[in-house]
Amino acid sequence: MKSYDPAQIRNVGLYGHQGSGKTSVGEAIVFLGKATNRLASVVEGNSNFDFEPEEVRRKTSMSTAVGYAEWGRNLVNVIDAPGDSNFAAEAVMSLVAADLGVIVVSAVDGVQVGTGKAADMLAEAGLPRAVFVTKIDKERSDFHKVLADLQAALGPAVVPLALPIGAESSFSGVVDLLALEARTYAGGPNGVKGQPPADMADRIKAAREPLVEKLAEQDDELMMKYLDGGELSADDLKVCLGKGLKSGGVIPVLVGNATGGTGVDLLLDVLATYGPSPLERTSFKTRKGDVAAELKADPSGSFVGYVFKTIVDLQTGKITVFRVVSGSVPAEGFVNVSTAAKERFGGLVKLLGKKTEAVPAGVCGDILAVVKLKETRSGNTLAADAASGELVTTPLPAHCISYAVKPKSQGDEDKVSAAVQRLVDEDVGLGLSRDEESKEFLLHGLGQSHIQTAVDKLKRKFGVDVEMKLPRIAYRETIRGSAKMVEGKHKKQTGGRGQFGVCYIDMEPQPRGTGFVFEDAIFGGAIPRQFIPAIEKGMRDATTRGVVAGYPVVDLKIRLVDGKYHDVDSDARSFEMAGSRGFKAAFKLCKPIILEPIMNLTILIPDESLGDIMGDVSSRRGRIMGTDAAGRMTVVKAQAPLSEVQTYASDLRSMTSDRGSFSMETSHYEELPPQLAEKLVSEAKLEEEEE
Ligand SMILES: Nc1nc2c(ncn2[C@@H]2O[C@H](COP(=O)(O)OP(=O)(O)O)[C@@H](O)[C@H]2O)c(=O)[nH]1
Ligand SMILES: [Mg+2]
Repeated sequence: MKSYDPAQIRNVGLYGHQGSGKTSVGEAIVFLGKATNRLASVVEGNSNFDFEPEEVRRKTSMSTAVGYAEWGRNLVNVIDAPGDSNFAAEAVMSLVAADLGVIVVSAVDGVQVGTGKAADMLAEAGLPRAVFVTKIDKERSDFHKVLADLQAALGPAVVPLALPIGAESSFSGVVDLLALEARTYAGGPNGVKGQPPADMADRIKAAREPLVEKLAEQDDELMMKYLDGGELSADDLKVCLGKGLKSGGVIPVLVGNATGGTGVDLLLDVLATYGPSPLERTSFKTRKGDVAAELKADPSGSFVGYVFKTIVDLQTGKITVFRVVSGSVPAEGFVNVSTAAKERFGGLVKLLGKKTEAVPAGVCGDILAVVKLKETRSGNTLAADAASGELVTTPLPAHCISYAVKPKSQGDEDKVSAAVQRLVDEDVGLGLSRDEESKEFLLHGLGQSHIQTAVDKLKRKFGVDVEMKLPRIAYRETIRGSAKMVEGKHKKQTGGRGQFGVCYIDMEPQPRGTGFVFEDAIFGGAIPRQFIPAIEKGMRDATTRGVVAGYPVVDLKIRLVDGKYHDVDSDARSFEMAGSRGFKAAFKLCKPIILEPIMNLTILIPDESLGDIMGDVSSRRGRIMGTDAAGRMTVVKAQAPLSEVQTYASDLRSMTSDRGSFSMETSHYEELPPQLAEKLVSEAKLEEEEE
């Protein structure tokens, strides 16, 4: 591969709704750029970008993949981000790598949820946007309707730069509205230039006028010339398109058949000619401790790189994919400023999916990879200078679902945590924690299929077979009634020295959140002072594994009021036992109940879903605390028991056709309704019998 100047590089991300054709557009780009010798296909399972077996099987992207095309004088790096919101963290991570986002929209399905999400995400990241309309060759494709919907959804910056020639099965090419030139595709993705069809003259005129006006708006001087009735030259229009694309004033729309690879050559021409180079990217933000700074892409500056992707490949090993943010990659290695590890590497490579090709140098702005780094994961900043700050990037979406993962064979616990950690290195949208109370490993993610895919990968990549189940809920036990003078007695007389201790206690409920209160109210030496801590210890130990269903006991008060002892046989151990027995006996007398965790939910939904969501929340034993308008969306604040919302991430997605999102946190504990409590108690009894 020849070497490129940073100004010739174009970093292009593909974003949009799942199934719109992003990966197919990516395949067409790398085929046109001769990085591959055949046009690969998602459906046939030979896609360069969807290379993970889980992706091949389900025929959809689940992680970000990169490729490249050499196009004329330019090197176009392609970043194919997954559209499925389960894998949204991957798309967010890729925003540092891309200098422009192509929003891919199907001409059959039109503007979808993922279209709007992609457009918003790119706008928030401040990246220029273009649109590529796919599937124009399919039945019921409608370019003009898609265009109108795009204008309604993304605003007046949307203008067509191309028109399709023919439609559905008769689609044969595109008209470049700027050059007023047709490209027809007889047998492959390389268009043959020619005159636009004569019968399209009116349509071309009708589309070109608003385009020229939109372009003129991008430059004050040219706008004056245009308003004064002057003709804008081809060069004038080019200047305007470059300016408008980079400023966001123009969102050009192109069209084609992605799987046939047609129309994509014009997209590449537009990106190469008008798209931003890495040097034009407005500065990156960095942070070191409390000190924030700005970093400009500077080819002769000190090297800084950002790892936006890690692939664990069984043959190659760990592949670290990064963008050269500034400077060029030092051959002698770099420091990972996020982990403070010095990293050396064998050689720099360009990646096409998981295929590597060695390159001699890593220039500013390029997207490259190295293999077998030791202490580097996605999200890390690499630098020549250990004192460099870390890159500040778009925050990842918050985890909204958790599953407990348990090895299928016992004794594999250590293997599980090590393997899951490697998986989290690969996909930073996942999280791992351990629940100290239940001793479960919890895998956190963005949806059920996110976690399911992680579990599949654990087995395939690391040979760790786990089962996933909903995490054990941290119920609590407490009391509603009170009792007085309950006896706790421990007495044993089997030869030699005996054991003896008796305590009398009162028990009463306490307000939520109090925990366990112990009061020593013994007067006059009914029990020698030195044994009182042992009684308290016996009781505290008893609270950790509750009396009715095995959950920790909270929110009650014990008063130690009386006791008996024996000069010879009494010892600390005997009083510990007596304390524990007294506690359990009293607890049973005090109308025990089970408490369940109640969550605060913040749910963001489209207005029209409000009725459904409110009904659904109450069917989950929840209550609405309030609603707020947020643009075209509504924020619903609600409370609901954790046991009813453990899979809410997936449920909300299907109730709102993927438009809703939510976050939750624990609020407080409330009494579990009696019939549910009974069920828990009998489950606990069964478990105990099994043990
Ligand atoms: N006929 C036709 N099919 C397409 C086109 N683009 C994508 N597809 C099909 O649409 C499906 C989804 O495509 P894919 O590239 O995986 O979409 P992604 O999820 O956005 O990456 C696949 O079955 C593709 O073969 C197109 O322009 N024309
Ligand atoms: Mg895809």
